[in-house]
Amino acid sequence: MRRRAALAGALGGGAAVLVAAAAGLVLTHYTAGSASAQTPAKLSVSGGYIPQPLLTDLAAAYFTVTNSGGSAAELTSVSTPLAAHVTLHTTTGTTMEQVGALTVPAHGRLTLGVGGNHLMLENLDRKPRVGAKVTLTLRFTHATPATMTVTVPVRPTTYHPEG
Ligand SMILES: [Cu+2]
Repeated sequence: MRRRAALAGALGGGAAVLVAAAAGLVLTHYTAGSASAQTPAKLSVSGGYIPQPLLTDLAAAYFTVTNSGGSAAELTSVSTPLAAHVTLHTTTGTTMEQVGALTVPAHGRLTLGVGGNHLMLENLDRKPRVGAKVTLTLRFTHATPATMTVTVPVRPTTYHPEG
């Protein structure tokens, strides 16, 4: 009995040293990373759709990216089997402009919608019908995961989401 207690004590002492060493490592790591103490971007995509294109080779795509994390992320590119070429656009008044990235603010959202930010899908390989599903692969910087794949429906050309 006494022998076992002594052994346990010896092991316990060893474990305490290990814990202290580990705590030192954690502390060092924390200090090194404390310059950017915000939580990373955490993204989800909702409400996506593509209005049925009236032109054969051009379509828009809309969705909302919500960021529940404490760091901003950037949507930098999108690809889809539907179109050979996808670009990011902003709209100011009646003028749209291609941009290299769209920001998803920390604890905020990036909204793509009619009359505002949108994706432009060019050189469609087919004319999608209402009810068809289209896969979009979104690539982000400063986000984990950096790539998200969503499937969005094709809606009637005049469709407007509620809210
Ligand atoms: Cu556009």
